[in-house]
Amino acid sequence: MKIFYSQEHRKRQPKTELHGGTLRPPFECAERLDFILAELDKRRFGEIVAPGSFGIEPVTAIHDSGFVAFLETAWQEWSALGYEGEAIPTIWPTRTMRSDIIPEHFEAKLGYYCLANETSISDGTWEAACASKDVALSATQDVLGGARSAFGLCRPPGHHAAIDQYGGYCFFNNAAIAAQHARDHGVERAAILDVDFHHGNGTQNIFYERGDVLFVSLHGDPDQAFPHFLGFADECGAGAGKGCNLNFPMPPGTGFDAWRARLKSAFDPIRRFEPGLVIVSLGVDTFEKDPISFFKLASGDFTTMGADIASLGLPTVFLMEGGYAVEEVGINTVNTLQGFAEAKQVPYS
Ligand code: OKP
Ligand code: ZN
Repeated sequence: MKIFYSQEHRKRQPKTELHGGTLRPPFECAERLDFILAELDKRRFGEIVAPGSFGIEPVTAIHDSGFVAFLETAWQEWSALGYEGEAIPTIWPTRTMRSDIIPEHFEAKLGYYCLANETSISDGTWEAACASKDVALSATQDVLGGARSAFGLCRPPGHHAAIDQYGGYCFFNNAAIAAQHARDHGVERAAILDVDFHHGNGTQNIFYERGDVLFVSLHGDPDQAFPHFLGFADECGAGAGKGCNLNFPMPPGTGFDAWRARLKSAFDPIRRFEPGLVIVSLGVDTFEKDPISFFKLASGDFTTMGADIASLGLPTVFLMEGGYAVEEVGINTVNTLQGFAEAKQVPYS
């Protein structure tokens, strides 16, 4: 399996995450990828490949162009304001205000284009986000070219990024950009299976009214977990997308047996959709020791998960999302990939 990876992610080194009322070093840090690379190397698993350059068009095919332009210059515009810290919004167009005016003032723009403010914008964020989508697109291209599977080692992650909003450590929605790329290159229907602990609100937002991309997400009940305001079981898609959005929220303490039962129950709908490929939003924050999540998967369970995903018998693009127990992020991620790679290949029927 090819592992697509770019050093460019290191350009995003934010110093701050707003957490529990204080600014702390972000959970989503560059070291996460060091542990994944070290584990791949230790097991001699996969072949590391640099991504190609796909330009900005695949991004604007998914995201609002005003949002993309905002992100491109956000750090410079924030720097010009002369503050000491990183860019964090303090005001939003919430329920009691107007959201139909795109503001001129940069601090208002920050709130307009942001959905959660734990995520600081720092120098190099744009460059890292651009490299991350190129990693996702390269992995997708590899599978479109006939590979059974590929892994895009994306950082920053993507699944919280909505059409015109960043947040939850995400800027560009890598999985959505990848799915659209597949659609534009001969794949009639694509499925996105989101196994990150958190609901992929951005991916859901992007495809909610589309019938050509199935979105399936297993996640912590939004009643109890970030992103809190989306990801409930009754969100099934709308218009042409009716029936093409499946949410499986689960309560605190959920272990692998219960989690796996929900995963398997999603396989029939995925098969019936007859996708040309499946994109897995691979977060390993379902791990029992994850510092910000509440599921109880053990490291060995990720191997089983990979094998289960292989049983779908579909061309598969894995894209990195979350996972914050840094010491074990490598083991859990590579367990999933290896579980997939070593599973008996079952022909699609
Ligand atoms: C990104 B991904 C707790 C707030 C939660 C945001 C979590 C973003 C997760 N103080 N912080 O889905 O792994
Ligand atoms: Zn997550």
